[in-house]
Amino acid sequence: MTKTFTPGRPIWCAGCGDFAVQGILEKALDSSGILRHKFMLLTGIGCAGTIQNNVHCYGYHALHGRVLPTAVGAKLSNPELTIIAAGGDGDGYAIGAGHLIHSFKSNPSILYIVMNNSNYGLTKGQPSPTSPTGYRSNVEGDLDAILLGLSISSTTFLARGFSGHPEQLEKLMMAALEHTEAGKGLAFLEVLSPCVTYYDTHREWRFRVLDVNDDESYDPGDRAKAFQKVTEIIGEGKIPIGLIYKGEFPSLESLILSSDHTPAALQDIESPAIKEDYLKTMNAFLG
Ligand SMILES: Cc1ncc(C[n+]2csc(CCOP(=O)(O)OP(=O)(O)O)c2C)c(N)n1
Ligand code: SF4
Ligand SMILES: [Mg+2]
Repeated sequence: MTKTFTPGRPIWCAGCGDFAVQGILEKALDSSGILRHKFMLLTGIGCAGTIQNNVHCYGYHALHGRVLPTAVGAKLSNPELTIIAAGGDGDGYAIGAGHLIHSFKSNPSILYIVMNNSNYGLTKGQPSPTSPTGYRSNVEGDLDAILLGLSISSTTFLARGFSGHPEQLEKLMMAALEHTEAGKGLAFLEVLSPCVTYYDTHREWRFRVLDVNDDESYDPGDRAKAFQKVTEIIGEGKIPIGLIYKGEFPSLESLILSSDHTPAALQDIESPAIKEDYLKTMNAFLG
């Protein structure tokens, strides 16, 4: 029997930046014209990760920090689906940091949205990798995921938006979705999404954000200049937002899925050959 689940209502605190992210994601999904059963939204654990409960499409709530490898598995076993991965800065840049680096390196066609509030919101505001030095006695420096992405030669789409600038965020979301849809690789979109309860950066970020695309001479196709510009902006105490970099590198699925291979999700699980293989594998495990 086919059962359809109704999306839940957001459980975020009033004023949380994540509301804007969900609204804009839904708008982008609607205007893309792709049917909802062709989308899958996977998330990690955290306030940000609960977005998966609220959106009408296939979904999966992965382990903390493990949303990217799970999303890559979903993409490779069903390349026809548009895969969106999402989570917080703790999920993506702390426990999940290794997976972020390897996803930048392997370039799967996935849209990855990180809702960065510079703290662990769900567990009551502990410092995250993007918290500034001094926040709740944090002794570490902060991480800039865009600079990290720029340092890896196979990245193809790096952008940062702000929940307080919804029009710009919508453009970036649409561009990121198109990049993924076209099979061009990982579209990485970090959204500055303030946590009004534990670390309210809304006003501060409104003053500090600087859209690189406001400068018409800025070329998102030039990695070295993008690195230089982002470093300069950070050095001036500002936060660079906008489409920072867009380049080309073969996507993971185009390199490892051959055209005559039937993806796992489309194989006939009743086929005797597959059943036999399955039993052989299980028996090997059972000894
Ligand atoms: C393996 C594991 N370690 C730790 C936790 C506890 N935990 C849950 S969410 C979270 C961090 C959430 O921060 P972030 O990813 O930034 O999301 P936010 O809540 O800020 O949106 C932590 C440490 C967990 N659920 N699983
Ligand atoms: S605790 Fe912070 S991140 Fe979590 S829902 Fe509330 S405002 Fe948003
Ligand atoms: Mg967070």
